[in-house]
Amino acid sequence: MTNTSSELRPFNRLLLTGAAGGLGKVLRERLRPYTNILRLSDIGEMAPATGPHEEIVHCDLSDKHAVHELVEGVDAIIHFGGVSVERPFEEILGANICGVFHIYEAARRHGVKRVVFASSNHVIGFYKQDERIDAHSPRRPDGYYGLSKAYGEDMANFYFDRYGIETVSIRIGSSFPEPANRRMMSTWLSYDDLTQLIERSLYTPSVGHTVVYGMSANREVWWDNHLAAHLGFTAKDSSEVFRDKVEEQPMPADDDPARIYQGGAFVAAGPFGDD
Ligand code: NAI
Ligand code: 15L
Repeated sequence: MTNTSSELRPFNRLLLTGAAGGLGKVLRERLRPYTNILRLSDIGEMAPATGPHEEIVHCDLSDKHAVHELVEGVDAIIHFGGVSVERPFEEILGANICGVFHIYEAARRHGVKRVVFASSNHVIGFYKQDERIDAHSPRRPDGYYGLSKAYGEDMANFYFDRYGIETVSIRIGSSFPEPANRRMMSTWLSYDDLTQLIERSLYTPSVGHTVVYGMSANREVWWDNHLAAHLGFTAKDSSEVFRDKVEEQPMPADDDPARIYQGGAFVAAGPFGDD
């Protein structure tokens, strides 16, 4: 049995990076029960603080000094900031690769002991949709973006082994209001289930570095979460309620990556920089 949010003792101050993004805006409201003060950060525009329970800090994750200041005084970090789609390597380098290093190094220096890292299904995107994998399956990143998330997971491993900083890396499938296509019938993660996953990631006592696939209780899934059972995450939603609507869309061709690979169209992005 897991506790309900009303029974959990709030943190004093949580940091959410990526607060101006799609998920950041959703989590701004949903993280409220878990913290007295929510520090919200992004490089982009954020709505002003709505009261003393919010702090707004503009910060570029590629700036080591700025991230160091950002992390001071927080009890745990929910790291959702960064480039969130496939892009040229040079764009991903600062935000995702340097960024995740800066977050962990600042956590070490400020004594922060827990990170929730928004990893992605694109660390395993080159598996085919008829393969079934778990958190120990070798990674098969489907691009520079997926590689940056794989690097983030390795960074989490290292900072646990070396410094005891614990992380839950959530390999998020597709977290949107509803699944946008047939592939997302398998990868969809509802906002309620994402919130529950973050709650479990913050409050489960010993997580070391745990990798969990972020998906709802969808009918046909590719990922097995038995290695993250200690989190006590039980998805409540399912993409099934959207099936009729999604299946009105034409079936992709047999050779369309969206139909073959777990990472869908990401596997075919690029190459970049052939100019
Ligand atoms: P998003 O692109 O809407 O939000 C990402 C935020 O990071 C943006 O507000 C952006 O301004 C900020 N950011 C980018 N570069 C930055 C930098 N150098 N410094 C500071 N902030 C920077 O993405 P979304 O959908 O909200 O995703 C949030 C996180 O979850 C991302 O890390 C993404 O990779 C991950 N994720 C999301 C999935 C989804 O289905 N929404 C699936 C898998 C992973
Ligand atoms: C991701 O990692 C992206 O951040 C998100 O925008 C979606 O594309 C998602 O994966 C997906 O695979 O559907």
